[in-house]
Amino acid sequence: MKPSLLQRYREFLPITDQTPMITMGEGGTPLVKAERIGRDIGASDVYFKMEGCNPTGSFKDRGMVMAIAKALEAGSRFIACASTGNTSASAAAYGAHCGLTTLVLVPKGNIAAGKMAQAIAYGAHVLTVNGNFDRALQLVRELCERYPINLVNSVNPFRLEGQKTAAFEVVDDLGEAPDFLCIPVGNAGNITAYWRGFREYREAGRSSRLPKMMGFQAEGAAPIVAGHPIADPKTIASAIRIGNPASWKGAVAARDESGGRIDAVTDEEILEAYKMLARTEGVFCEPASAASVAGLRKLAREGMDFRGKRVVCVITGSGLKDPDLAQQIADVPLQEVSPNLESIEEAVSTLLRR
Ligand code: AN7
Repeated sequence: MKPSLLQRYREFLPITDQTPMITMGEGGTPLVKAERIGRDIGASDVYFKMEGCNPTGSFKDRGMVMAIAKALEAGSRFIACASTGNTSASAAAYGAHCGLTTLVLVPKGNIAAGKMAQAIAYGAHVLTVNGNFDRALQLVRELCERYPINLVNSVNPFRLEGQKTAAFEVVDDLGEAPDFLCIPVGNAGNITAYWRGFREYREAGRSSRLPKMMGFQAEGAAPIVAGHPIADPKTIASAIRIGNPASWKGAVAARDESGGRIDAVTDEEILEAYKMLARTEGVFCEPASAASVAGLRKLAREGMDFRGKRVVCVITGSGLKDPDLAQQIADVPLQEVSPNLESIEEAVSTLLRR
């Protein structure tokens, strides 16, 4: 069996002899080389860090395993979070695995079907809040101050500790830090965690340099780009529909210390990247994840020079999280056929003639 995430990076994590070394197989996700995008933008290599391959289909499992291990160590029996969907799916899974009571608050009507299904299936108590994510987070923070409930949002410091391991893996796989790290930004925890991971690894002598951190928000939910909170964030990428990110300062530090950028991409650009990733790279991700690639393409289009550069795009979550979207935007109609060969030949005659 491969070593668990907590075991593998134990020396870099806040683990004591009392920390239960739980695992559901998180981390160790593949770094897949892009076939098309690298060529399109003239980079030497573009890689996808496939975080949808985690047990609940998103990068959140890295932070959750650490947060839950520390919650167990502290004797907590009750965990809670607010979420645009992936954090709640992950909390619900690890909560179930460890026999904890899990409460999740999600913004009503703005959570992808797959994520909702996960929270329900794992047996979490799900509250749909008639408000956005920022409000839900505020409320769950207040709740956890009043009651002995362990908050597992990324304001819990153990979450980012776990999430920084993704940067370690990128360096371990490439043998060095990449030139650029492209990543979607919502609550801004992940960009903060990656930057910490890259810095710690360099300090430990595992790499000799640091990447430029390139974060991308959705245009209708781009508070860091605008420089002020957005009261009513809007984007098709519901995972990053966040108007007042908890780790705002961490994201700005990652950008400024690395000489990177935080930019916005439109929903149109996100959907274009989402389709292109699936059709030309075989990578089916959720729309929020496609923001990293949409951003990379935008910068290349604007003339940023990626020649000879190594770029890693973080594919934060699986496309299966949001099956409705894939079907809504499909421009290939489903075709019904009679159950006989003639009918099939007729339906695909143009393909067969080629
Ligand atoms: C697929 O689950 O905020 O900037 O509550 O699900 O660290 O917030 C999810 C965020 C990117 C943004 N990609 O990461 C939640 C939640 C996907 C995500 C982000 C999220 P952060």
